[in-house]
Amino acid sequence: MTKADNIYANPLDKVDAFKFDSNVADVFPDMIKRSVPGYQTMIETIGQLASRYVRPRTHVYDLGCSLGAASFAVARSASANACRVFAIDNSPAMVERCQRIVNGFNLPNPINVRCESVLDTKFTNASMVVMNFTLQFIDPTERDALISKIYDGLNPGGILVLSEKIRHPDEVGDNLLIDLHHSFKLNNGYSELEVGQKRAALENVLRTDTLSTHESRLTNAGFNTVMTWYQCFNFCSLVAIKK
Ligand code: GEK
Repeated sequence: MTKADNIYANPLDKVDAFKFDSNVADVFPDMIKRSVPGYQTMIETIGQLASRYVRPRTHVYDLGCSLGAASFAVARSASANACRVFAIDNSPAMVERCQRIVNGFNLPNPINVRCESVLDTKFTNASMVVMNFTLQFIDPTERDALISKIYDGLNPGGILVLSEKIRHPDEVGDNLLIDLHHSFKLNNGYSELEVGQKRAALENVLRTDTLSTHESRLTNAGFNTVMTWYQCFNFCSLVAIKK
């Protein structure tokens, strides 16, 4: 049973910058399901992609793993004993809970949970890298170098799955996407107050790029095929394939 997210339900005198602390980790499954359109579809599709692209005796990196949903999808969907999944997050609260969940299962492929910044991760022998809503929390000045490092660590034929909240380049279009997402959250039981306080908390913490910025960054890093396989409002997921 996961706890319901009511972190922003009461008025706060001052809204602090959003942090992935133990309060957030405790309600995370409920929070992400009610906040990100298509989250479950993305996790299932990461499993499908793993069954197609993960190669024997390779590594898979799940960057910003939180409680490990994408790592579990990979570990369960790749052929048995094909890979080692590295589930990486720099939030001690997330890592501690993720390790506890991993300990409770006997999986066909092992998951190694590590507390580190993805900026320090060394990528070797990778057939798949997943960044499911994590690049958006990385300092924008570090993003190009991180994507290039991931490209270099992938084996030929390897893939990066990159899911992100995005910004539309024109203001009218962007406001419409924000408004549609706002309604999605209200329909999922959040109040106007919760939506407003969460938005204030995320300002300067979650910094979005446009879809075309993501595409050019991936292409510039060397990826030969870059495609958006999912978009709903201002949430999207791309697959980038190294030849
Ligand atoms: C999922 N992928 O359920 N290094 C490592 N982790 C980081 C860093 C960093 N520099 N910055 C932020 N994080 C998950 C969901 S949540 C998305 C990912 C969201 C971690 C942070 O601690 C958090 O756990 C995760 O990235 C982002 O498929 O909450 O919108």
